[in-house]
Amino acid sequence: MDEPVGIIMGSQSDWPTLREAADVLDQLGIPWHARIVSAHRTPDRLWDYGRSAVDRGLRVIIAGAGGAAHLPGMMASKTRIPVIGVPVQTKALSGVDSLYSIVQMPKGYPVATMAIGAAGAANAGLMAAAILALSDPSLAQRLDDWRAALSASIPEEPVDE
Ligand code: RP5
Repeated sequence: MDEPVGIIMGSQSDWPTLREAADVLDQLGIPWHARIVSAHRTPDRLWDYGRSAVDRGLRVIIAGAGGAAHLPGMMASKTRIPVIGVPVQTKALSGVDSLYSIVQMPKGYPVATMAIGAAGAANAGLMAAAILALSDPSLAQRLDDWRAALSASIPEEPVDE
């Protein structure tokens, strides 16, 4: 597979959030694919995705879901490929439900859990990049440049708006 990063989500409604991860990966020149894989609505799809992930050459999985967000944890139970979890912000409980569902994994099956919502999704892209950069010097340089550009964009003094 030419795409080392798989972005999966529980619903189409999660895509505006997970798109933030994809945008970061695009900025860093990392190929990715995105799939809707629901732990509750398409459990067989989840199983097939996790079972075949190693053979398909995946290196990192970014998994986002909201509410009773079982997708990241179930995927982590099915494959040893690192799973980065993104708690999607919900209407009912503002994503705290998603966060707690994802972060409280039992010993043995870790999910690297990000912040709730768009910032967490963007950071998931950066975390995936950092993992891949460990064995890719060219990507490591692009990631260093990305971080330096962000740092340089922060003004030293505040202005009245
Ligand atoms: C979860 O339920 C999804 O990850 C999504 O965040 C949430 C709501 O899904 P929809 O009702 O919008 O399809 O499974």
